[in-house]
Amino acid sequence: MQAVDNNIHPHLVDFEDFFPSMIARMGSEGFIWELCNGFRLLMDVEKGLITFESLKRNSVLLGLHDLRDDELVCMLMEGDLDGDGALSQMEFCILMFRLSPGLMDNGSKQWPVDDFEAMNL
Ligand SMILES: [Ca+2]
Repeated sequence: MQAVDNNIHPHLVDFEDFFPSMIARMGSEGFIWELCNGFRLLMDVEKGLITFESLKRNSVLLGLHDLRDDELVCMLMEGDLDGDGALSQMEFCILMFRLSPGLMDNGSKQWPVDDFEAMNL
């Protein structure tokens, strides 16, 4: 076990290490719930979607203040499955899972689509 001092460098927590430990602690349903909370932090309240503007405005809340504009655009394009230029809640959750390759080696080899469907995302 390695102690991580999140108070000093919260933005240095690596997603690949961070997400699997969250899942181990909360279970996949609890993890998806946390992702949904993250989505609500980042989304444009009026549109109910994450847009470039809302991402830029709110990314500081998630410790993403070091990302450049073009990196934010890349993140949006990477996650945008239906091509509308914004991330829906479903697209955001899938992107977060895809950005965490370690998840698939952490006991479950199965894509958690069942969990998404069960929660009607
Ligand atoms: Ca989209």
